[in-house]
Formats: sequence, structure tokens, C-alpha cells
Amino acid sequence: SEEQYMYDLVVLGGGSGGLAAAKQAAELGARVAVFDYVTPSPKGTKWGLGGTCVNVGCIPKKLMHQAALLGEAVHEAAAFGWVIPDIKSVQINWEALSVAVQNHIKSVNWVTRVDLKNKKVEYINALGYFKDPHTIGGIMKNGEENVVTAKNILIAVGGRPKYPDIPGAIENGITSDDIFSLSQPPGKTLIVGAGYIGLECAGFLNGLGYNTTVMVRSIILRGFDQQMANIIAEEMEQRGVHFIYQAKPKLIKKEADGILVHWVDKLGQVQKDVYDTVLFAIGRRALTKDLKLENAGVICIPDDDKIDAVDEQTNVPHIYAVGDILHKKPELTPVAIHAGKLLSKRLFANSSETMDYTNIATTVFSPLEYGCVGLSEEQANIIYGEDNIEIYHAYYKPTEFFIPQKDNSHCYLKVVTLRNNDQKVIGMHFIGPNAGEVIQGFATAIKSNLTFPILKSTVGIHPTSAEELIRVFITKRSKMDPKPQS
Ligand code: FAD
Ligand code: NA7
Repeated sequence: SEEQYMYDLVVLGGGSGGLAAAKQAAELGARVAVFDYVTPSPKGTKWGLGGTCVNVGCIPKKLMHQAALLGEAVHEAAAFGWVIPDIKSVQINWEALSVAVQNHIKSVNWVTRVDLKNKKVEYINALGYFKDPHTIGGIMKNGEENVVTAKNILIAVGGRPKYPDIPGAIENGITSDDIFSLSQPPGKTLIVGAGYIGLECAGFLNGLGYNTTVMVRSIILRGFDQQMANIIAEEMEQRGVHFIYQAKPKLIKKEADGILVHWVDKLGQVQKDVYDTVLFAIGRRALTKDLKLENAGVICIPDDDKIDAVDEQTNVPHIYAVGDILHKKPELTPVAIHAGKLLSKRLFANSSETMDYTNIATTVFSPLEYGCVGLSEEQANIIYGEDNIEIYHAYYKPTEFFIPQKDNSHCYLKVVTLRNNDQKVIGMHFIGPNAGEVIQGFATAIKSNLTFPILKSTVGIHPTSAEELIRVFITKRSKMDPKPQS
């Protein structure tokens, strides 16, 4: 009988996906417990309940991005007539910023705990693992073990940043786990990795006034539209971020004057420089190793240690997985939350609705933001063939850029459509201010089968940058100049 288990659902991992599933299940009357435990980073950074997004991900990242944008805005404000005495000495106080960010995070940790209590979800601060298919053991901080049994188990343990396998990396480097709570200003910083996390960190550090370099192994933003990715990088370079292309770090060593980095350049020569901070953003490692999945018979993909699930169900029928731990699924908070909620509704409310992982919008919060939804130009070409797709594109000039004479040469967008009768829109890409806010609504439009004629029949909001996605009319095929004629 059901009563043979202590809980209807035990969740491993109190992050975006796990908490959403747990709260939804409890609201539907299930008896639920969540295990959450944060293993300190090699630098000793640790944090509270809520997972990556709240503590060391989306939230602190967006706040530091905002801090950088405000620094820019101070100078723009002067152009608009604000009298700012001594504008040349405007600078960031890193300690004040990181304390403000950490205080916000602590308040979210607290609200999260209260919310779980109110919703009658039991929170167990312990590192969980499988003892058998229905039994979870949790090692608590004092070393004691808390053992529970559950009818259903959800794996939502997410991932942690990787370190490269080179001498001194772990001892002398930091990752996104440490940057947002760093007690000292980062100073001259090397960021290894050009995925979205590397670019975002480089963008805000440069914006805050720190000398910042990105070391790129191969390409910028693998998986994203490469034309857009390169425009982002050009814009960052113009703002002062240094890029070292086709380079691989070889050695990281602490010296009296800073952290010495050796790397191998594209010609195979060893180069070196000294930095105050070296931050690795070379991808994330799934946290399945600690789970003793073999005790439950759950299979992991050996390549990436992730779990391959069908509708979030693992190869063991009563064991599920959501979030970053899933193989080949977008590593994004709203994806984890949505999948977690839907799963609990299927488990405890007889719902049959499953998660749709296609057309999920995302934004890179680079200094000039890049938002997109649907297919990149490359993906569209592969799937449909170049002859069957039409790319509409345009450069545009945001109104608010004129007075401060902000450079608008990287404000660019494109719309990927099919070339058949319907002219279905299959991808939208936007580089410019507030890209996330711009793209979100268009993601709904694409989910509702947006076509190019419908896009063109939409009346814009003037003066906005978003209206430029509606005004677009020049095709790449026409070879017309996509630069504004005014
Ligand atoms: P997590 O949120 O990582 O939660 C897993 C939890 O489980 C953690 O608290 C972990 O400590 C705990 N845990 C692990 N193992 C165990 C165990 N054995 N027992 C108990 N607990 C355990 N996404 C966006 O959508 N937008 C963004 O702007 C964005 N920015 C990001 C910026 C950065 C720097 C990073 C690192 C990530 C960002 N993400 C962003 C990604 C987002 O944070 C993740 O996709 C999301 O947090 C995944 O949720 P999850 O539930 O899978 O795992
Ligand atoms: P990503 O998006 O996986 O990017 C990792 C970046 O780091 C990428 O540019 C890689 O280059 C580079 N990389 C990977 N390994 C190395 C080593 N050993 N040395 C130097 N550079 C390296 O990771 P993020 O941390 O930005 O984001 C984490 C996840 O969030 C990601 O999986 C997204 O789906 C969402 P490459 O292109 O492989 O040559």
C-alpha cells in the first residue's frame, strides 16, 4: 500500500526544478520531502537553499549586469542634462555591490524556506543518495544520516562548474560559484571559456571597470547562431574586453604579483601573463556521481554523467529527473521549473500534459544583450536546406542611443522563416537593449505558429527597439544593405 512509504515524493536537490516539483506536489496533497545540500566550492564558497539560479546563477548574474549597465547610464545621463559632479571619478565599490547582491540572495533563501514550511514540504539539509530504489539516505552536516522511504523519487541535483585538468587550476582559479560573493575586487581577470556564462561574466566585469580577458578555445557561444555570437563578441571587444582566440590554458601558478597563466596559442607557442583573478567558465559537470544511482538501477549517459529520461521518467519507472541533470535539454531555470510542475501534475493530479522542450527562448546578458528563440540560421539551413529558408535582417538605431551618441553599429536582428506559402517563422534573433524583454512575447507568438505575414501585419510600438522585429523587410538573399538608410 501507499502507506508503506514515508513520502509520496522525495526530491533530491532544492533548486529551480526540485522546488517547483515539490511545491506543486504538496499543493496537490502529496507528502513531500526535499533534500538540498551545497558542497562548498574548492575556494570554500557555500550558500543556502534554492539552488544555482538564486545563489550563484541567474539572479546574482542579472544584478551584476544591471550594476554594469547603471555605470554606463551615469555617463549617458550627463549627456541628457543630468549634472553629475566629478563624473570622471565615478567608480564601482565592489564590496558594496557584492554585499547588496548577497543580502538579496539571503532574503530569497529565507522566503524559500518559509514557503516550503507553509506548503508543508519537509526540507532536509543533507546530501542525499540512493540506498535502494525506494530508500534515500542523507548525510547531514554533523555527519549523521537521515533515512527516508518514498513511493516516487525525483532527481534534480543540477551541476557545478568544471575545472580544466591543468596544474594549479583548482588551487588558484575560481568559477561562477565564487565570483558573486568575492570579498575582494576581482581586479585584472582572465575568463577561460566563451559559453554564455563566460561572456556574461566578462561583460559585467569589464562594465564595472576591471581589465577583462576572455580565452576562447574554438568558437564563441557554441550552439548559438554564429553570426549573432560574433557580433556580441565584436561589441564586447569594442567596449574593452580582450579576446585571446584559439588558446588553451596550460598552467596556473600563484606568484608574488598575482596569478601567472601559461597558455598555448594557435601556433602552438606558449604565452604567459599575470592576472589577479582567473575564472573558469568551461561548462558544468552533472552531480550524479554522489547519488549512488547503481543502488536504484538508474542509468547515466557515460559521456556527460547526465540522465536520459522520457517525459522526465528515468529507466526506473518511479524515479524521475528534471533540470540541468537531463541529457541534451536546455540548462535554464524556467525549463527546470516548468518540467517539474508538469511532472507533479502528472503524478498527483492525473494530468497528461508533457513538457515541450522546443522553441524555448533565452537571452545572453552580454553588455549589449542577445535574445533568441527557435532555430539559428545554421540549424535552419541544416534542417530545411538553404533554398527553403528566408532570412530577414536589419541593423537599427535605438532612439535612446542618439543623445549620448552610443555606438549602435551592433544593434542587429534577424528573423528566420520558411520559404513556402505559410512563411512560418522558425527563429528570431535580437541584439540590443533589453533583449530578454523583447524576445519573450515573440516566443509566445512562435508557439502560436507565427508566420511572416502575421508578423508584418502587426502594428509596432513606437519608439521601441522591439518594433524593429516587425519592420524587418530586407532578405539576405536580396543582398540589399541591411543598414538603416537614414
Ligand atoms: P540547481 O538549481 O542547480 O539545483 C540543484 C540543487 O541540488 C543545488 O542546491 C545542489 O546543491 C543540490 N544538490 C546537488 N546534489 C545533491 C544531493 N546529492 N543531495 C541534496 N542536494 C543536492 N538560467 C536561466 O534561465 N537564466 C539565466 O540567466 C541563467 N543564468 C545563469 C548564470 C550562471 C552563472 C549559472 C551557473 C547558471 C545560470 N542559469 C540561468 C542556469 C540555471 O541556474 C539552471 O539551469 C538551474 O538552476 C537548474 O536548476 P536545477 O533544478 O536543475 O538545479
Ligand atoms: P558551455 O556553454 O558548455 O561553454 C563552455 C565554454 O568553455 C565553451 O566556450 C568551450 O569551448 C570552453 N571550454 C570547454 N572546455 C574547455 C577547456 N578545457 N579549456 C578551455 N576552454 C574550454 O558552458 P557555460 O559554463 O558557459 O554554461 C554552462 C551550461 O549552461 C551550458 O552547458 C549551457 O547549455 C547552459 P568549445 O566551444 O567547447 O571549444
